[in-house]
Amino acid sequence: EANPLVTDDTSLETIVRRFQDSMSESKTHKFWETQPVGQFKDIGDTSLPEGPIELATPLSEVKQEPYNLPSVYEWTTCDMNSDDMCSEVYNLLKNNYVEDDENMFRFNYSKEFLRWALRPPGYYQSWHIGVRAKTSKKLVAFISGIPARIRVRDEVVKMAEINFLCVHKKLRSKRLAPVMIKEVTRRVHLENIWQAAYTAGVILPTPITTCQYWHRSLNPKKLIDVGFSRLGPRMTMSRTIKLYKLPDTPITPGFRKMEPRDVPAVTRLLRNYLSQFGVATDFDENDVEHWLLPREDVVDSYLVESPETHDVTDFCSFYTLPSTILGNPNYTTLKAAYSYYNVATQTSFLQLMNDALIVSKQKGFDVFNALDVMHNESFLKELKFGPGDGQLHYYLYNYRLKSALKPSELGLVLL
Ligand code: MYA
Repeated sequence: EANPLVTDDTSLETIVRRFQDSMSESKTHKFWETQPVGQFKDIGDTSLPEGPIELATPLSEVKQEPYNLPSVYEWTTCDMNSDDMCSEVYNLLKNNYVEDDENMFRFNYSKEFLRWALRPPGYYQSWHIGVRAKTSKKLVAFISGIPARIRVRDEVVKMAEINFLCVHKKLRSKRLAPVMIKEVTRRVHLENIWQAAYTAGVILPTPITTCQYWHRSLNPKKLIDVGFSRLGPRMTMSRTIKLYKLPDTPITPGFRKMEPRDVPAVTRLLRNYLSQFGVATDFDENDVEHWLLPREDVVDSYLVESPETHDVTDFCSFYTLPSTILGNPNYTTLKAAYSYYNVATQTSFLQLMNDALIVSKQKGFDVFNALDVMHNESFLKELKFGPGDGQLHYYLYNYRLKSALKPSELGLVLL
């Protein structure tokens, strides 16, 4: 959940942030220093073993009562099946969640998206944790976990994926976040799960890898008008529009939307593809059904069915995550598609992703974003993606890697 936005790479803010990032290993982390995560002081120490940092304890030793909040707040469990609760979480995030470095855009995850993201197979309602002000009952903070199987090298580990950590803007820097992280950890432990994965735009001890967002303009005029991107040197608006023009319909014969009957074939394709990465998600058919079957305005998946053999040979997917445009008189929303999981075996990866761009343009997206994970580097430059200024750091909780990964060794996309 980095600041995925804005393509100007040389702004003063960017230079300042890069400098701050380069100094971040010398910062102290009063909270994170107490947690079972890779510590900065241990970077490069190859004597430390790969795997869990702390052993699991018997469930009877897990703290049974919630952590104490400052007395004016109380815990609440957020039932995402309830429209009212879902709206409360939606509104908290809409007004207080992640912004880019220059505070021009803020993520605006839709209600349907949040329902999808928080209710995968085997989810625990107890991991959807809110904080309310006791007197007004207003929801002022949120953190969530969902269960996932993540393979690290040869080992498939049951983990929690932690996301949507948010504290109301007016309650920042009061050390609420550490209490929320400890409380979600406790509730994950109660389900006998001892590891977690998460991403953040900030540097904490210690990333397993650091990825970069790339952006492919689909609607360059709007992107320039709202300050997301800038007209290149010696470029006019009409030359820019021409540069990013795409065909009206996909090129690859047999390219079509994924359907329920495709779940087994897509699962096989994906499992085979993901097996080559050092850290990757371990999807079974149930997971594929949930995470990859198309849902309107949430997730889109396409595949190539060979016109001769009817085999499913290639697959691509992207999710819908608009951002609110802050303080622009002409536009309120930036429609962004985010590359999710893609596999090419028969079609060239370039042509497959070009078809993904074509359908996302047809669906009205302004920009198509992708991280430099998996084999994405191989299409980014050629398909006219430009590097963004936001970095996204990936983390594991209570699992040490002997050395960091390259982004291209990562087969995991968190929402
Ligand atoms: S990443 C998205 C995070 N959300 C946002 O960026 C939205 C806008 N910002 C906010 O709402 C607040 O600024 C937040 C911090 C809530 C982020 N991940 O309460 P504080 C540490 C982890 O005074 P606030 C996502 O959702 C910080 O280094 N830690 O600060 C994944 C400091 O600790 P230390 C973070 O600004 C979340 C302490 O918090 C983050 O009011 C994964 C300060 O607390 C961050 N993004 O609130 C969570 N930002 O002194 C970890 C700051 O030590 C999960 N901090 O440096 C771990 C696994 C748990 C499960 C384990 C199961 C086994």
